[in-house]
Amino acid sequence: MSTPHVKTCSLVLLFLSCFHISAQEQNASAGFKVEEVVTDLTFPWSVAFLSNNQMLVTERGGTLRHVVNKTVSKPIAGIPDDLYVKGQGGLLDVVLHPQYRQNGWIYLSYSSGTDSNNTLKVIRAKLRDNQLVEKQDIFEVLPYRDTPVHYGAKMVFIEDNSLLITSGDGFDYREDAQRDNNQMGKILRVLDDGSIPLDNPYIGETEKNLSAAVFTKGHRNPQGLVYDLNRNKVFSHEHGPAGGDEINIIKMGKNYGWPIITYGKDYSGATISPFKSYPGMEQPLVDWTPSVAPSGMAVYYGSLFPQMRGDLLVSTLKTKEILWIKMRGDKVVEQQSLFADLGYRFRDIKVHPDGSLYLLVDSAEGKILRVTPQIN
Ligand SMILES: [Ca+2]
Repeated sequence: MSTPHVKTCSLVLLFLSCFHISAQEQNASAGFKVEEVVTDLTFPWSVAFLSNNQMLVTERGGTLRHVVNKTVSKPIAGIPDDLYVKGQGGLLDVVLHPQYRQNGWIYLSYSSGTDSNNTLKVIRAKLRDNQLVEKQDIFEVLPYRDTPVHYGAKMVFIEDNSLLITSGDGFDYREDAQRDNNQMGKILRVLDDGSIPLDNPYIGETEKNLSAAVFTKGHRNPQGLVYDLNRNKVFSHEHGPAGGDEINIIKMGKNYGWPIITYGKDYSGATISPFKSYPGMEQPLVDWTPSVAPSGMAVYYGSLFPQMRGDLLVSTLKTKEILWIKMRGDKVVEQQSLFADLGYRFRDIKVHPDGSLYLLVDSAEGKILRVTPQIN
């Protein structure tokens, strides 16, 4: 427990983040009923609920499926033909337009290109007869890169109907997270048609300025992104290197520090930066050292688990659990490990309109679990 740690989390939180796993392990699923809703999925990556009994599911290998009750469709036709599936890349997030019921727009993020020249793209389309129609290009992250990892790729609509998109640093391009006129290692903001909002913080003077789409900078590989309507705040989390995974409250125009400040080290054990704080750079709300590998996040306002109201729920790959981040106001008061006894790598967590939790199991034998209260 080094001194710099104490600067960002209270002693209570530090204790919990270090020991919550062993303390809670036996009871990781007590009080919860876990059922399999969909099986036979291959590396499911994200879900979007079209209604109470219908959802869309992406599989990273390049399929989008429509699930009605528990029946899974054949792959939906019309996936972009420039899809690049390798490493962490492929078909990634799916989100709905806030007025989906009126306009039918479905947004998809995916990696596009080749080994030597690829990037993250976003399209929107409508679903008709198990086919994507009226496809429109919404965004492509520039510049292209030659690594198949750290795409970010999460999307969320915020209160003004603009769309936030997380963009990772490509692993080999960490310095780009601080670089102007560059969209890697950033959270980007566009309007629903892909155009640039005029109030973006680095709008600049010309359309050629790649900073114009930038909402926040200094990110590594952000894969959790939620808009909390009740707090009117955006929460994100990102993978650190060895240690240094973070949750941040995302505010327009702020710098989240990577790679100038971090609580993590390089995988080799080498120091990335001597700095854990720096003037003008934001401190994380939560630092996970050692890493948990946070993969997805939800904020809970459903009716089935009143004890979770206003709390964050984080899926993890490395520690194979759901972390229940208990909040008081905007502060974290406790973290509790859930579902570690199941032994799954969790790719994402979503709150269904009925208040149940949907957990995506990251596996070649992937599945979707539904969690409701255990009635004894
Ligand atoms: Ca940071």
